[in-house]
Parts: sequence; structure tokens; C-alpha cells
Amino acid sequence: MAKSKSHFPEISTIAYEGTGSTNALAFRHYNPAEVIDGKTMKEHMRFGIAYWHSFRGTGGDPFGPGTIQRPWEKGGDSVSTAKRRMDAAFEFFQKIEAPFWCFHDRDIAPEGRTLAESNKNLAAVVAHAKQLQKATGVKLLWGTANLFSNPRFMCGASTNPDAHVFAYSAAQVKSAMDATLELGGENYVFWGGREGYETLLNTNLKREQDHLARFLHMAVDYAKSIGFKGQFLIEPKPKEPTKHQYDFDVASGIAFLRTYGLEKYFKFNIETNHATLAGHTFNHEIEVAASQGMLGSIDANSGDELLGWDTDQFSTDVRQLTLAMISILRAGGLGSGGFNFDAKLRRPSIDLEDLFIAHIGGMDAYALAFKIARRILAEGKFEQFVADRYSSFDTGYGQDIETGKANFKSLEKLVLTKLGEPTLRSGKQEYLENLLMQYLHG
Ligand code: XUL
Ligand code: CO
Repeated sequence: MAKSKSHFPEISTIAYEGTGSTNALAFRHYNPAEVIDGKTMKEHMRFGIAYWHSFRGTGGDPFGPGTIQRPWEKGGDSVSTAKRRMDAAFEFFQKIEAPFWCFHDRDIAPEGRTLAESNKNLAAVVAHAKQLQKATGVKLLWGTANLFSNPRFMCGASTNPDAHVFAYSAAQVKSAMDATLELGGENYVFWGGREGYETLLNTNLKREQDHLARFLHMAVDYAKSIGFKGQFLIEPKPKEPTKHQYDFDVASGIAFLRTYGLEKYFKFNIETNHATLAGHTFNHEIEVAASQGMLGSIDANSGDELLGWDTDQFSTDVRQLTLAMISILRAGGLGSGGFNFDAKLRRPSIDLEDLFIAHIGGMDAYALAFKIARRILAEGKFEQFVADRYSSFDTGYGQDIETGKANFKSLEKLVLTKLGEPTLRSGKQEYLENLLMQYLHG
């Protein structure tokens, strides 16, 4: 591949300069080369860049058009522009020290007038991406299909009342899975898109859920037929764009997957602000997935506590991320998953360097949280507290409860003859919050 000119001539590879640095274009906590437990931080963190926000985001909102103009966006929505944009993207991935990227089919290649034309465009850009991956060593964390932007999906994709749209969606996902396989993607994501409803007055909820399950079974079967070994991930979100999304949160996702016999094939891609929108904390969603061995990957971002929609901001909330990291590390990590920055620049953040600065903040916050969480787990104070809190179930009648040996009658007898009234123990929440503050701030 010919060496093309730099798209970011003013910015070199972001260096780790440590906490003493005041350079806005340097890492202070994420040192990609630092080895911890035999693995580099780059390998531990498995950061990914979201193509749609970072390379297709324009800053547009419902009140006005885009504000962000990139030098490589000239030549209309053509395959050649798509390739040039991709060259810029891979230069960025390298300079920001991210080992992975993620895409939707329609982010990377223009949609054609027919499906055949769209497939042709996609194949051309995928071939280009394959070369760039080879040249840079950057890998694909996951691929997915955009089944929500085009008007044909206005009433959903696989949950659309029209079988024609279901068929179209199946055809589109087939190509997106082919592209993900071709690029060695480690996962394939299903985010709900418009799989939900606006009003039950025009909706057969049961039939739509059955159709969604049928669609996911078809995806599982197709993956087997092409030899795609990546992990399938469901990304829950409670609302937006539809008023009610079927993949509401992790708990309802688990129930859905089990109802339809899909639980063996799927894990969860948990997005920080989707958890918030569902009325949960980020680490609640992680714990629920981990409790069933279904923690897959993370879409790293944050919302705004005053706004009830998906603002997709970069997160520097080290406290929240530390709590998340504790749950992730305790669960044994993310396996084939990673931390994908599903986050976008604010509308007035129009400088090229803002794209770097935003990711530097997000990466530093996660790296710092990772280190604090490791220390917390190594010292084991919270673990010990929780273990003690449940220790009455470790032996005797508590153990009999857990193993199924006790029943209502045996426990009634025990309380009447021996145990009497329980002794109350403090939950010590304030003590634990203070302890967390010590780890965070000394
Ligand atoms: C939407 C969202 C998506 C998915 C991929 O809220 O998070 O970008 O991550 O389709
Ligand atoms: Co997401």
C-alpha cells in the first residue's frame, strides 16, 4: 500500500508522560507499554474506537446541522471518500494507541440505490480496511449493521410488521456478518435500533418478540454456516429511538434469551449511559450480566445527569468507572470484549485535536479506574466485608438453605426451639463509602 500523506500532521503518537504532565495531548494514566501481570496495559484495556461517532459524527442535532468539518470529507458520499476517511481513521487509531475499532456497515461504506449496490460498496471498503488492519496491526473488536437510519426501518427491522423489511434486514445482517468475519472481528453486536414500539395501539408485542428471536436464531445459524467464531453480543437500551425498546436492560435481555433458547449464544455489550437510562448504575448492569456468565463487552461513555436521553459523552468519572472495573475484574475480565468509546464530541468541539483530547480523557479515566480497582481487589477489604456479611450461609442451617436441605417446616422448628429473634448487624454503607473515597483520593 502506498504511503499516503498524514491526515493529522500536527499531532504525533500520543505519549505517556505520567501524572506530572500538564500536556493536554499526553496520557497521564494509560501507559500502553506498561506490563502488569505479564500483559501490557494495551492488552488489558482493549480500547476500541467507534467509527460512527469519531469518523461519521458531524455535531448535528435536531436544532441544527453539523459543525464539525474534516479535511478528508471532500468528494461526497462516495467509495473513494470512504477509503480516504478510513485512512484518516486508521492513522487516528494508531496515534491514540487503540488496538481495536468498531463499525456499522453503513458507517464505513455508502448505501447504494439497491442492496446489491450497497453490498458492492461495502465489499470495496472492507477490502481497504483489511489492508489497513494488516499494515497497522489494529484489529476489529466488533462489527454490526445499521438497521435504524434508513426510512425503510422506521417501524423496526426484525420486529417490523412487514415481512419484506424483515427479509431486507436479514439480507443486510448477512453481509455485515460476512464483513465482520472477513476483518477477523472478535464479536458481533446487536443493538436494538428501532426494535421496540411507539404505541401498543398498532403493535402485536408477542409477535414482534417472536420475530426478533427468530432473527437472532437465523444469525446464529448463519454464523455456524460461515465459520464465524466471534461472540454475539446484545446491547440493551431501554428507550430511544423507540419509546420502549425490547432489549430494555440486561435482566430483561437474559429473560428474553432464555425464553427463546438463545442464552448459549449471546453475551451482553453494556453501555454506560444505557444503564443510566434504564434507571440502573453502570456496575449494576455489569453485575447482572456477570452473575450469569454473560458479561461480554463495554460501550464506554456517559450521559448527563440532568438529561434523560443518550448524550454519548466521554467519561472522566473515575469513581463510577472504578466501581465498574471492580465488577469486571472480579468477573474475570471481558474475554473477547473490550472498551469501545461509543462517545461523541460536543457540538462546539470542532478542532481535530478535540478528538484526541476526548479519547485521552476517556482512556486515562479507564486506566486509572483499572489500577485503583486492582488495588482494591488485592487488598480485599470490600470482599472480606461482603464475605463476612453472608457468612451465616457458610455452615449449619444457612448452608442447608443454600443446598436445598432446609424447608419451611425445618426452619420454623429451628426458630421456635433454638434461634428466636435475629440479632441486627449494621450494613455499614457510610464506612464503605468512606473506604472507597480513601482509595480514590487518599
Ligand atoms: C446507540 C448505540 C449504538 C450501538 C451500535 O445508542 O449505542 O451505537 O452501540 O449499534
Ligand atoms: Co453503544
